[in-house]
Amino acid sequence: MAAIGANPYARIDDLLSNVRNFKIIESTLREGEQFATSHFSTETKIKIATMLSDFGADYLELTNPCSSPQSRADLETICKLGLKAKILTHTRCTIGDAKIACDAGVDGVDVVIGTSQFLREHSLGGKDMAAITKQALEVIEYIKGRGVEVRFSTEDSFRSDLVDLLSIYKAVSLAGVNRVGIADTVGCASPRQVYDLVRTLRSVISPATDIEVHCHDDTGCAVANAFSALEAGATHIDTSVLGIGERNGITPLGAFMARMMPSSRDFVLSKYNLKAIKSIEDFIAEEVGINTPFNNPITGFCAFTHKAGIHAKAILNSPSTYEILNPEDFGMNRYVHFTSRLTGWNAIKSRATQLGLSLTDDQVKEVTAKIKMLADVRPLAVDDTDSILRSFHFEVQNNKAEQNGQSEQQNGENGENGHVEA
Ligand code: HCA
Ligand code: CU
Repeated sequence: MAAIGANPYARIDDLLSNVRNFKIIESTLREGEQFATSHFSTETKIKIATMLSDFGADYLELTNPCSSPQSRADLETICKLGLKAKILTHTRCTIGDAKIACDAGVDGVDVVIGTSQFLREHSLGGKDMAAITKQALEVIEYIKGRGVEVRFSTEDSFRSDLVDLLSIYKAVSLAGVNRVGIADTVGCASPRQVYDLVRTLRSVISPATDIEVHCHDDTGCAVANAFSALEAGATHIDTSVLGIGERNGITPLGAFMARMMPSSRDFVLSKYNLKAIKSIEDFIAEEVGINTPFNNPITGFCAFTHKAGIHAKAILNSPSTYEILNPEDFGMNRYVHFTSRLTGWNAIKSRATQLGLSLTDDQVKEVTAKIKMLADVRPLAVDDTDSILRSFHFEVQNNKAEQNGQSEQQNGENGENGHVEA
């Protein structure tokens, strides 16, 4: 039988694909700080950084130290923690920012500059591509000289001119940048567009240059876009916990892990501690004052709940019938919903067993009919169904006892009490 998560349509011969070999750049402490309600204290940042490093995030990206004195102090503190994850900071494309970043003790600097016409006109005072490229090369040379990793990213990549983009990426790749970054800053890209751009870029820059992708979720494509990027040869994916970031944020770490599990289960399990996702998400949700969305992959309250009778029956027989993800891999529990008009007798039977009530299949079918009749009238809570089950079981037991009593009486009268006398 096919293993859980096996996808018969998956291509196994794609040489470009890094779906089974990627790194996570966790940006809750940078992009996530840009979320509407984020305000992390030093202590909270330490806790987040530690949790994410223990989870297995390869890199943590922190806010530009030039943003505020506290941002700079916090970056220095986190660099000194000695975490397993490498520490990056995000900077504008200037020597001034790069110097302060390197002085903080980071493992790498993520440099970004706008390349779309919108940003060049409205944010960079009308700079042309030649000036931007010159500036990028100077900053990269400086950072490389400081002996740390350097990434160069073009803000609003998908609304930048393709020739401009490829030219600047090629120039920085030749200059020895460790990674180039594609940023879908406004969340406008589709998975197909991401695939095409990454694939083209892969063929233009040196094979030694890694490709990072940063996907905003304005149109709900952030996870799909990240996946597409990996299929086309990207090596690093930016995430944040629950996706928090500017507007509605970027690729959420947990949802991204859910996407990667069916495609690269062994790789994911060998690198990341999936059982930590729930507590990390709960911590961030509490910190920024939001709820985990009901439909969140893995941790949404009904992510592993099965309701319709047909689903429940199959799930009870073999969970992979309706589950591509195994809740146990994430330390979560499966729940078979048994309190609705859609329920079937298999779910009721399993609930009766959980409650320690022994009933024959015919009896379970009889009580299921009663439950369905009531559920047609009003929604049922777990307690309602449990008490119907308990009182039905009580009745069945009473009837049995009564029948036994009567037959014992009869047997007594006949001189046959069913016991073998010694
Ligand atoms: C922003 C910047 C950024 C940078 C992404 C990157 C974006 O607009 O706040 O460094 O690759 O989305 O463009 O987050
Ligand atoms: Cu962003």
